[in-house]
Amino acid sequence: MNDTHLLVLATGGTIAGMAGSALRHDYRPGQIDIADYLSQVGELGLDARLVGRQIASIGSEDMDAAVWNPLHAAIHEALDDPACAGVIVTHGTDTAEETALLLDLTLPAAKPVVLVGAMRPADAVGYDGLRNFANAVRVAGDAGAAGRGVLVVMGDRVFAARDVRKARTRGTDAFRGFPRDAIGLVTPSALDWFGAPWRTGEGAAWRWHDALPEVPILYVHAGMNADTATRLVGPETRGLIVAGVGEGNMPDPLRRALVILREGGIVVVRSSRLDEGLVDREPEDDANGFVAARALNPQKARILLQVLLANGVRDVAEIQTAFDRR
Ligand code: DAS
Repeated sequence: MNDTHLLVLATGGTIAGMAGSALRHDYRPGQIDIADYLSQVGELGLDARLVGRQIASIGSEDMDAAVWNPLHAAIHEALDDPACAGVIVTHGTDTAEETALLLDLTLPAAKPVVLVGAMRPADAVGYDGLRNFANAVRVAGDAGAAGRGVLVVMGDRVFAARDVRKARTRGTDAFRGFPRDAIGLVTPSALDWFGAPWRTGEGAAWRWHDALPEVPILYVHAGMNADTATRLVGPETRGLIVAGVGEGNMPDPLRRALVILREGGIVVVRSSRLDEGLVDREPEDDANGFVAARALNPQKARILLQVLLANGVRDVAEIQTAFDRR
C-alpha cells in the first residue's frame, strides 16, 4: 500500500479561529483542533492523504521558541521520512513571515514546506482558510515546490520565505512579497510557478539552536533621543535592529550612541521602517561598523541576525554577505 502523505502541523491562528457568529469581528484564534479540521477538509475530496499533528493552539502574536522548537523538530523528522512528501504548517498570519524565514534558514530545501493561514475565522462569512488550505495542499504535493525553500500560501498566491510579508491588517489579499512578489499562482485545481527552483539539492543554510540571542528592534522617529537606544540594550543583548527612517537613516546623536554599542560588541543592522524599504550598504557603514539589511524588513532582519549570532557569526563582513544573499 502506498502510504505517501502530507504532514499537517497545526499551530493555531485565525485559520483555526472561531467567532461564535458569522458576523462578529472579534474571535478567538486556534479553537479548532487539527483532527476536526482535517475531517472538514476531507469533504473537499482533495487528492492527498493528510496526516495531522497539533503542535500548539495559539494566536501567532504569542509565537516563540516554545512553539518553534517542537515545530522545527517535527518538520525535520518529516523531511527524513520517505513516506512524507511535504509538510503544511497552519499558522497565524501576524508572524507567519518570521516563522517562515526562521525555518527557511535552518531546514534543507529537499521537500516542500508550506505555511498557510487565514484572514477570517472559520465560522465567518467568506472564510478564506479552507481555500488557502486546499491551495497549500496543491503546493505541498507538487514536486516543483521543492528547492524553493519554505513557502507561504495566502490569497491564491505563493511567496518565498525571504520575500513574504503581511502588508495589510484586513482583507484576504493581505500578503505581498518584496523585493520579489509572488513566485507562483495557485487555486485548488491549478498551480503556475514563475521561474525555476533556486535551492535544488541544498541543505540547511544554518544550524538550528533552541535558544536565540536577544536582538531588540529600535523604531526610529522624528525627535528621537539617543538614550532610547541605550535603554533598550541589556546585558544579554547581542545585536540591535534599527528600523530607520527612509533608507535606514537615523538622527546623528543616535548614530553615535550605536557606534559606542557596536564598539562594545553589539551587532547593529540598519533596516527601514518603510514597508518596501531597500537599505543598501553605504560608505558610512564601514566607518560605523554597521550592517545594511537590504530587502529584509526589521522583524525579518532580526530573525536572520539571531540565527547568524546563534551560529557564531560575528564578523560584520560575513553578516553583510548573509543579508546580501537572495
Ligand atoms: N490572530 C492572528 C494570528 O494568529 C491573526 C491571524 O491569524 O490572521 O496571527
